[in-house]
Amino acid sequence: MERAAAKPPPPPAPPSDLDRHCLARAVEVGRRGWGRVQPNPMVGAVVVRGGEVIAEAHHAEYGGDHAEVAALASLDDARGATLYTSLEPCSHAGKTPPCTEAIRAAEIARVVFWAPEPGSKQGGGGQWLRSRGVRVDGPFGTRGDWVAENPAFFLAAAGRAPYVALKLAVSLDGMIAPGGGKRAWLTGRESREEVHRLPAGVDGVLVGTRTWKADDPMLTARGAAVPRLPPVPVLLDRRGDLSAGARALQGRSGTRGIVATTAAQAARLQRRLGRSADVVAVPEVDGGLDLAALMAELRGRGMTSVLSEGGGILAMSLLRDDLVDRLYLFAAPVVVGKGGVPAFPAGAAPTSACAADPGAAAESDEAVRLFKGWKSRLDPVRFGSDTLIVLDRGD
Ligand code: AOF
Ligand code: ZN
Repeated sequence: MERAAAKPPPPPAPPSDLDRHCLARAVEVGRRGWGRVQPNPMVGAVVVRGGEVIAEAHHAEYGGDHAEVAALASLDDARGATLYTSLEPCSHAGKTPPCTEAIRAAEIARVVFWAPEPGSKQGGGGQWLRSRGVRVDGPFGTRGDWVAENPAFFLAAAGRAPYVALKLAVSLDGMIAPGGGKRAWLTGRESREEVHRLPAGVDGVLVGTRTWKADDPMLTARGAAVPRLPPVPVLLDRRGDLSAGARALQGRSGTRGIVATTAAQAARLQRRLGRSADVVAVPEVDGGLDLAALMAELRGRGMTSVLSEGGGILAMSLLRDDLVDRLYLFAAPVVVGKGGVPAFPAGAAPTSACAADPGAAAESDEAVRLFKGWKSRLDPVRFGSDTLIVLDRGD
């Protein structure tokens, strides 16, 4: 006799309009944690009763209250309410007690979450709550969108640290600078503020040789976001030319810069830089430093996110080595014209993207291949007359 097949569980109900709205709000509130919570994710929580928002909170500080606990703490009575959170509530006692227990103690009737918790220790909170009679719905959304919201966190959980972001400012004709070695800001004041805010949310800021030689940048996060830990400056210096007087290596308490050079230069350079930086030796490939090896070194130092601040040659090398996960592209309404320095010169396609058809790609094909499959998952943002487009690598 045939046995009746076990009935599959009913598919989860799709989110209602209110659910979508409140989850989007939780994500937005979570972003207030920029610069203060990494390597933890940015997380927001919204508590709703009778269609009204009665509390909102975010994970505000690494080691501090998680978003759900902070939201519940602001309420005298949350019984019967729905809690929306951008990350599945954790079930672990870490630096703070588990969110799941706070949710249960508050007698929340329903939890709706956006992204699943990837950690094996922290995960399973949804199931834990379900088995105790709380209605739990989620994860809603797609993996690509969760990763785009907290790329360093989700990629590290998948064993892919550090996550690498590349920042470029381009003209409408795709140039990063006028020709002839001239330097010019293409973007306006509002974009510049955002550019100064970005480093607050990453562990390290990377620059190539030409950039530190030409600009002597400070590589600090300035402006609206004050980072919990200043990002570590990471400078490429294949020839070993840096001096301890470089501004990026000055006046740092707690963090030391990292300078990447060849094995032949390392000892001499470390002596010159003294305590102002850690010199790391990286193999050479094609007349440059092996950037994948540098990333492995940074991973070994616990770094989960790196922002490349410039310049064009480094950007091209990172792209060619297929190391970039995100592109922050500031587009300015100016045309540089003849002689400009193109952001994406022909031949810059990542090697892996070309591997299927080696050598066969015409230049025009390469231009199409670069960033193929990448998506603009975060909404473009206007800064003055400029537009910031964020592109994320597909999985
Ligand atoms: C949540 N809500 O707001 C956050 C969560 O170091 P701890 O003890 O604070 O735990 C950090 C881990 O907890 C972090 O790696 C991630 O897995 C989760 N973050 N979970 O329920 C939050 N920030
Ligand atoms: Zn938690």
